[in-house]
Amino acid sequence: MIISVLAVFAYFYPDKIMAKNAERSFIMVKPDGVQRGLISDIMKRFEQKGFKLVAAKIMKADNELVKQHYIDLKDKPFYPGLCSFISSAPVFPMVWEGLNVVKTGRDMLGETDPAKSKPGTIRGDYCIQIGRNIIHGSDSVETAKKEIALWFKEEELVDWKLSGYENIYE
Ligand code: D4T
Repeated sequence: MIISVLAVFAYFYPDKIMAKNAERSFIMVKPDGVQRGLISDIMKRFEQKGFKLVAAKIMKADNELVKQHYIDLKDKPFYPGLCSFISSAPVFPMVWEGLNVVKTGRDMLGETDPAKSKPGTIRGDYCIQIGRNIIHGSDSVETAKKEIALWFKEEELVDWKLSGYENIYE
């Protein structure tokens, strides 16, 4: 019954279904992950999961950009050190798209503290300490929108159709 209601909904409102599948997350390999040669493995995990890459670039972020990115943490004791570390060497920001990509992306990353991250997660497999946790991922859809606008220009986001779409989504 629920399935048929969903099917009818999808028939009449395909844009709403597409919109859910078009959720976006901002994922960034931090300087430690870049220096350790982990970009390709991280991209592979998101790609093989079925998410679609919408934007990616290697860049050196200036301190003002990083301070803005982490503005919610400005009163934390680790904020100055965090901002200077993230702006010290190249980072690899990306935008990934797909159903529940924000929540699933966070699950794929693991806990903020690698020591609490399960094996099989990115932080669980590749890092040890919280200040060198190699990757950032948006924690909500709203935050993702802000972060994507902060790090990417509109024209850097590529709108394209994944040819295997029907083999990823029902
Ligand atoms: P990011 O934003 O990098 O994906 O991390 P999280 O969303 O998982 O966690 P966060 O915002 O609380 O922390 C941001 C960033 O700060 C570093 N950090 C954090 C640190 O160096 N010392 C600390 O005690 C904490 C809590 C790691 C991630």
